[in-house]
Amino acid sequence: MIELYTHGNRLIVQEVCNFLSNRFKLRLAEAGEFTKRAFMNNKLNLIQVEALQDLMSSETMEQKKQALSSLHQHYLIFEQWNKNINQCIAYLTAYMDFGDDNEDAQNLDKLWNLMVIPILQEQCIESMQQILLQNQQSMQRGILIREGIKIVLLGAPNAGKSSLMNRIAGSDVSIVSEMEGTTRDVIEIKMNIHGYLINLFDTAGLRSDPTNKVEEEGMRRSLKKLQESHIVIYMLDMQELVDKKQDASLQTVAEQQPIFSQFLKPYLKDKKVFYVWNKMDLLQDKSNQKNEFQDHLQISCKENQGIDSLMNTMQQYIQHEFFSKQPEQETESSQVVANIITRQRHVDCINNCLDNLIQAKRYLEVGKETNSSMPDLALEHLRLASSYMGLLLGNSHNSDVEDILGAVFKEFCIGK
Ligand SMILES: Nc1nc2c(ncn2[C@@H]2O[C@H](COP(=O)(O)OP(=O)(O)OP(=O)(O)O)[C@@H](O)[C@H]2O)c(=O)[nH]1
Ligand SMILES: [Mg+2]
Repeated sequence: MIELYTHGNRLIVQEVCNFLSNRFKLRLAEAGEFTKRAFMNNKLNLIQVEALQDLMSSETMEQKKQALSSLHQHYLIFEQWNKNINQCIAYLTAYMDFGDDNEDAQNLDKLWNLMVIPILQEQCIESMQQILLQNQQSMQRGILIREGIKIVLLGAPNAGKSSLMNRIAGSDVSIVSEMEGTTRDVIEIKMNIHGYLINLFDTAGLRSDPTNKVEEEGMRRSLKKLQESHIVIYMLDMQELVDKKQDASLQTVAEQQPIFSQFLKPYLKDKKVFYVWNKMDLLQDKSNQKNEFQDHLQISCKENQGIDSLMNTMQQYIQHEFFSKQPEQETESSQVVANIITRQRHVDCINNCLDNLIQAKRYLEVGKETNSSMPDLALEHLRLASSYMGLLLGNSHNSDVEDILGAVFKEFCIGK
């Protein structure tokens, strides 16, 4: 191995590369080429390659921790399942290769009953079912850690969505103006709140009568983002309260807004909505200012009031709702397996594999009682189960694995 140290000047680096390429026929590595070679030479499996990709793109401590666990530890469970299935295939193949009246066949018969079915049941089916169950919640957690929580700012034009976005970002990422319908595109910032990745979206203001096609398209994008998000910050202008009766609750006034019933209400069932009343500085009559209560927060973007309290409320909600709930009956050993499954692809492969293992076991049990030829079918299902494990670990050389590899390595950079 040779290491060359050159001056950082691009021309000099280019000259050195040209010389090496002309003289020794060397070339620059492609994106992810070193990892790809490690994968091709069985030094890494697909789960580890995905984990490496996650590690390199991690932006928060939680993402880094999760990626390192997958890289060094969690993949072992998948490999163990794979070994167990292949062991069952080997036993069954041997069983079928010997005749029924052979003494060896009798021994293999015992093997089948004492080994194959217990391995299938305890070390494959039950183990997979347990991990899928435990991961139902932790996978959701895993995906959220990897992809981040999505929070969308929604409300009527001029409610102050972009002003809040800029306050939170600490810079002028969105244009603010007194003109209604200023924001048209969705604007995104990423934040790190206590180790968790948060994606915050500023959107076009919603109203029943958009003035032109561009505003209409902006509103369509706002609603699309609403559907994709986990949390909604519904911004309202405190001046709304001025004309209302003193005793009208914040909730009532919010719900009387035409955009509430038209756009927001259909989504309230499966989304958490925080009602944020902006422009509290404008209220001359402070008696109109209501006491804060759950989900209704009062702020002033202009005077930077209440924004810290809003951020604390968000952080507490996110921590409590998404990350502190443990799966039911979580034991010490199941803690170890938390977040094993971080991609929908993993769930699909395991579920398909599991279906085939259950079928295989059924055929073995039927075959055992009736002495029929069911082991053939069991073997077929075991081979299918094994192919799903191959897809999961990237062992099989089918086009699906190639597609996954292509997508993963595209994200890698040169020299990794
Ligand atoms: N007095 C006062 N004015 C505010 C406050 N927050 C925003 N504004 C003003 O309200 C107007 C609209 O603010 P934006 O942040 O552009 O509102 P928006 O909701 O993004 O509006 P669209 O992009 O049109 O949907 C601007 O003139 C802001 O200066 C506030 O807390 N107090
Ligand atoms: Mg705006």
